[in-house]
Amino acid sequence: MSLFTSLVCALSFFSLSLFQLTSAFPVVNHPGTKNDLIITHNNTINATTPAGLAFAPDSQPASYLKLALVNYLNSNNVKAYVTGLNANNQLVFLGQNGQFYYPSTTSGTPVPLSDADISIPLGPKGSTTSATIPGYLSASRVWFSDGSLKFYVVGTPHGPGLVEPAAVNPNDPNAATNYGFAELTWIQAGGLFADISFVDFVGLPLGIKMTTTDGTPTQQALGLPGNAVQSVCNELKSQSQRDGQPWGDTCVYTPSGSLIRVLAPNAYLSQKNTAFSGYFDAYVKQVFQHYSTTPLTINTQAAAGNVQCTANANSMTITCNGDNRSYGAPSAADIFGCNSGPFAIQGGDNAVHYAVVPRLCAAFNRGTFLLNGGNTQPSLPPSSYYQSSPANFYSKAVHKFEWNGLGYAFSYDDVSPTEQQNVAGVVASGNPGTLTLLVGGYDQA
Ligand SMILES: *[C@@H]1O[C@H](CO)[C@@H](O)[C@H](O)[C@H]1NC(C)=O
Ligand SMILES: *[C@@H]1O[C@H](CO)[C@@H](O)[C@H](O)[C@H]1NC(C)=O
Ligand SMILES: CC(=O)N[C@H]1CO[C@H](CO)[C@@H](O)[C@@H]1O
Repeated sequence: MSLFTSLVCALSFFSLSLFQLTSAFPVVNHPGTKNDLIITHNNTINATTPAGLAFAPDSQPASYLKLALVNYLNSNNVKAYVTGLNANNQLVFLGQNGQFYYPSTTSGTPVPLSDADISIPLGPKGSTTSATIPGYLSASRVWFSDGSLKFYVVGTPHGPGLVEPAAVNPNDPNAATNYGFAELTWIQAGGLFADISFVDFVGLPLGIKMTTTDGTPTQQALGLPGNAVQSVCNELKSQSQRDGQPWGDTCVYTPSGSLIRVLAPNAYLSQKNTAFSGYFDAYVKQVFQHYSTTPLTINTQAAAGNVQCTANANSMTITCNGDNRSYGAPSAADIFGCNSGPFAIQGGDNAVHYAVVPRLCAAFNRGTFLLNGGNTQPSLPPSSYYQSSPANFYSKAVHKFEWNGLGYAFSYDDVSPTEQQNVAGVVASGNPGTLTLLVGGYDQA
């Protein structure tokens, strides 16, 4: 069940119209300077406590988290960057000395951070670098790059804000760098939740593995193989030939013409907001028509249990019992992003609404509404996902190449009928042992 839906899945989203390009597609990135940074809600983490405020470092070993960083990439220049907010909500990096480093500024314009303060160099291919996070850390990412990644800080009303690499910005200073990240939440109340996320893009392939100290089995999602960017791009180009949609245009190239990333469709839409226009319209209409005469059951997998919904094909709305707002027809951008149009969460939305949004959006991405058994969501197994068109074929391609099909490829990919069938690849424990992160592709070991 979607235990994690509200915990970790929504960490990386894109604005749907940050800016528009006029250049020809496919995307060719040209790395810029700090003047080319686009600072949004989506590529920043802001402290709520200033860096300077005294904070007694956690002296309790129970709050320490052991990391093993395994380099499978054929490069001597791989670096890790651990970012997040400490237990006092201060912005931190893990420094090479094993202590938290506190970036600080009051400048309104972004200030670059020194790589020596924030990077952890990995050894050559085949090596494992050990590190320890010296205390709880939330909203954290562990970034890996082939070469250095540039991070900036900017003053915000409550403390320093971190400006992270933004794959959606073709002129981001990191635009030509090969990188990826894992997401991590490590808090006293809930323990460790970590995942590899391809919700925004596929770049440097990463995998994840967690041992525990309470005798429960090791959990893992080994992620993507070394050639994943090329494989996913090829798959999407074939899909474009089949349906004429711009799937293949989401492949991103460096100025020298080498393929560096594949953007998720919602990330691509933030550059070209006319893409995929109308793509789901006929299907959405069929779904609303079908469920105007057949009951639709949403299994909230929470206190509300099974909720009965019904569609009105004239007003194009879906209404669910106990849900205080109905759902209109989603556009392609709404479906790929799951956070706009009928899927935007508003203040005052109740628990039923919170549960219905992810389940409806997942069913549109996976194209499961009109399959046998599609009248209960979620209920169908992963083998039913992406079997009809339209669907999120980026997510299909990512799962095709992932080890055991595990790892987020859209933001509500943790919606599943049972925990055994959950494809999100989250590792979670109240008693984590070592968290291992694999860089460069599981097949390169
Ligand atoms: C962080 O602060 C910056 C500058 O005030 C702002 O533009 C950005 O949206 C904030 N980010 C978040 C996640 O709140
Ligand atoms: C939804 O219900 C909550 C209480 O359950 C209420 O505060 C809110 O105003 C309602 N919103 C709408 C749009 O009816
Ligand atoms: C999900 C999310 O937070 N999306 C945001 C991305 O950034 C833009 C601009 O700040 C917001 O409008 C979106 O809501």
